[in-house]
Amino acid sequence: MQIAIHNWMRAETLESTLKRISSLGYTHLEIQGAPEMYDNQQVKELLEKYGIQCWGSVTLMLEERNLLAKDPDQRKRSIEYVLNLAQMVKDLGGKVISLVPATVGKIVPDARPEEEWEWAVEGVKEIYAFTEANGLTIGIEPINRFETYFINRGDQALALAEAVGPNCGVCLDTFHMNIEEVDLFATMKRIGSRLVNFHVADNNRMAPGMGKLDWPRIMNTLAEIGYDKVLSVEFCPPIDRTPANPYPNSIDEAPEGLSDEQLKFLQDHGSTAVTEEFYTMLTQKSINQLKPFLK
Ligand code: LER
Ligand code: MN
Repeated sequence: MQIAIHNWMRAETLESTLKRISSLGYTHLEIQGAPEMYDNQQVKELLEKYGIQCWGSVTLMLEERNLLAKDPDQRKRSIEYVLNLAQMVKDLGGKVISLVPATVGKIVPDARPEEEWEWAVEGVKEIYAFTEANGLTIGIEPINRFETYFINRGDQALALAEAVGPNCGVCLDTFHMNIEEVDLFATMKRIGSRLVNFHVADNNRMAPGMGKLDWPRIMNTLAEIGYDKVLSVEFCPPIDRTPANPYPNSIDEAPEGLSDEQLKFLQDHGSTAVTEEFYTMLTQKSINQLKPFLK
């Protein structure tokens, strides 16, 4: 089992991220799904420079990106986006795509359920054809109801994966499961061998270990179902602008290089731009919490 971390939660240069995570003992990066931002050759050189491997990439379903949009051209553009992301993962030697099918933050549907389901299956099948041909794996990721109305639970993600193909998998996320699952351990067991990626943060989406989740039991359940790939850290700290904030230095009031879309994406996740110091603390706490389980 290896430990990866995402990089969409803070707007900074990739080199700053890689310098931090390699110095803290991470071995893998789940790179943000922004192929338009990256020169794959440069990224490969940076990964090599810091001894970090690309584990995969997570879709950033912002703006019009939506595999189940009513407009067929919008669906086509969204499939193109994920195919570009998949090409980036392939070029970087990565393995997985954490696929959120619908726009994050869009919680009102605009078509009939059977139509949307058909469009989702169609769209993911087109991406699956590419991943099958290029040694990559899709993990359909359920996220909580305040981020999407479409796939919130493991069973729904499993149903979509099964409708797509035998090698289509599921990516579970402890933060979202804590909100949406009756019993997250039972869900992990039901997904079983279809589990292809595992995102970790605590119930408050702070670093693993900074909330109430039962990490020994989570790790034992992963062992029970034979999942031994990568734990992918994806904290996204809640905003606290009150005097009760236990981390007074956490909010970055003057973030550099943060686009409006990126800020909106953070805000859609109940977060905002955070300081380097606070972010490094969360990055450190995460690996400190997880590493003992890997022995
Ligand atoms: C993606 O992995 C995720 O967990 C979402 O909250 C982000 O869109
Ligand atoms: Mn996730």
